Amino acid sequence: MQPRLDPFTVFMDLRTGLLDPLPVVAERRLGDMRGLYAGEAEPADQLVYRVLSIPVPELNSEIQCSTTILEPGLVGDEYFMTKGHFHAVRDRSEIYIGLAGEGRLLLATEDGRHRLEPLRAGTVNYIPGGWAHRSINVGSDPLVFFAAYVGDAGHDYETIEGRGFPVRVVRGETGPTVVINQRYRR
Ligand code: PAN
Ligand code: ZN
Repeated sequence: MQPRLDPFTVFMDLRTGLLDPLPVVAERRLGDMRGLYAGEAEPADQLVYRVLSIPVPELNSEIQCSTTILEPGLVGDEYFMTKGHFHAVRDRSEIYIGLAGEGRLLLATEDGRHRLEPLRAGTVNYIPGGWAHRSINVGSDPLVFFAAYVGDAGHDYETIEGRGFPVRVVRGETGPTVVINQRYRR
């Protein structure tokens, strides 16, 4: 076969997740996350996370790679988190490699099962197809992780915007606490 791409190398700072050369950066602010938190997502311009993506074609022959830098913070008592998504092609899997900070990875199936996994420096999370996933920063420093996933996976945000995850992770008296999401609809 004729190779589609030439080899290339990107340098990553393993503590900050920053990539050199700096690839495509997407920013998510509280104003982009209305309806996902139980409380009011204010102020709208508050930065919550950045995703630095290495651009490759969205084909199942490729591997999409990115780092996510998720700021510490709270909306009410709910920790800053990513929007969360199913992959548009449902069976596409992914791995996360934790680089810095203290987090949780919340996963859920379409039939309402959920799991909470650790996400911190040294964790390798395997996210099988069919599991929606959201990362949550429960610490006081940025949560940084590297993600690699099947190139044609795509992102379905609408399903989570419509139904939510079965649980939320909130700051409790003794630390991060899992509570039922009252707005969850299966
Ligand atoms: C990650 C996520 C990233 C941001 O690269 O896209 O952490 O989270 P949201 O996409 O939910 O806003 C990934 O899981 N890609 O498939
Ligand atoms: Zn994903």
